[in-house]
Amino acid sequence: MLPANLTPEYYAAEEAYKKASTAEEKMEALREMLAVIPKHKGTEKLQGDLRRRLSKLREESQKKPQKSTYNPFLIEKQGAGQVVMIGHPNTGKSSLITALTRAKAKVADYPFTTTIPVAGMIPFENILIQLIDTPPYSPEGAPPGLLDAIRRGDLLLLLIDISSDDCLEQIENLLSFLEGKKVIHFSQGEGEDDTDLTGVKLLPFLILATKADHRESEENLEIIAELKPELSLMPVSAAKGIGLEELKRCIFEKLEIIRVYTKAPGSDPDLEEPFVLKKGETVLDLAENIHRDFPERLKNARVWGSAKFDGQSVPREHVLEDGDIVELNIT
Ligand SMILES: Nc1nc2c(ncn2[C@@H]2O[C@H](COP(=O)(O)OP(=O)(O)OP(=O)(O)O)[C@@H](O)[C@H]2O)c(=O)[nH]1
Ligand SMILES: [Mg+2]
Repeated sequence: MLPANLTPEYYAAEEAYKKASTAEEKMEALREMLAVIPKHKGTEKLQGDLRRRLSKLREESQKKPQKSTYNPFLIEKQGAGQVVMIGHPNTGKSSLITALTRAKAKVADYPFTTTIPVAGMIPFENILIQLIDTPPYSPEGAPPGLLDAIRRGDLLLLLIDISSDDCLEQIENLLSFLEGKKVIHFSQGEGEDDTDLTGVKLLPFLILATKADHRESEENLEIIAELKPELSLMPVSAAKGIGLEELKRCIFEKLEIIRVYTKAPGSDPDLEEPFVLKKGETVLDLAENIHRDFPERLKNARVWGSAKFDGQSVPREHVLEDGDIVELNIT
């Protein structure tokens, strides 16, 4: 047998696995083991075994009805996508959710104001996108449950208080925490594989420079642009409403979703209530979304928008685009 040459990091992760009492903790430890295990022939079997254990736990946790104990960090997804904020204390998370949604989150000028997540819906054109405010992350620790809440999201907003002297430290802390936990991969470029070596889905993210109305903000933005040219920061101000419209559009684009409208043969489309699909999804995915019987009963589909000409008959594999109108003929 080939030697495995396991490292101290691996043994530390294995120790955490043995000590884990919940399925979530076990999965976290297994992900860590997979991330640090030396990748060579001698560990292939072990890697396969870890992956199997991870996917079994994942399946079980999805199947099992959620624990009856109330978990405020487990927020049911609503709307076209779930966007989760993370940031150091006092960076303006609760102010932002208050500015973008009708949620009532407590805002205060002292740190650690928010203790449990709060959800709200952002109206964007004709859809609603869910936004979640969270208790603060700090290098001393994150509240238990925060990481799980983040992982379940579709998109992350990293909030940096750009009026603060430690804005650079905030960015560095957040990025290394999230990268270390395999939630994001900073150098992730467009079109690259969005799963890491352990098969965990990495999340897309946006970095927001909050309190952009503050007098220190402009100078701090310039300093960061010089020191960290690889980062792109979106300046926003919840207080003055700066950058909020751009932010909403950016969130929509980063979610990689499309809105599709349906029409019955011979009648007008319903443009009020779009079906929300993922980019790359097809006529067949739309049919499945409407009703599970539909794919079987689908005789023919016509598309206005992404087809070559309006009303063209398309195969069920036809990839839809934002704004398409689809007529499904059902038997
Ligand atoms: N100038 C300015 N101040 C802001 C802005 N947004 C938030 N603040 C102030 O920053 C302080 C903290 O705001 P919160 O929204 O409570 O921050 P938080 O990130 O939710 O704080 P925690 O819940 O403690 O993590 C408050 O005094 C806000 O008034 C902004 O856009 N401009
Ligand atoms: Mg707060």
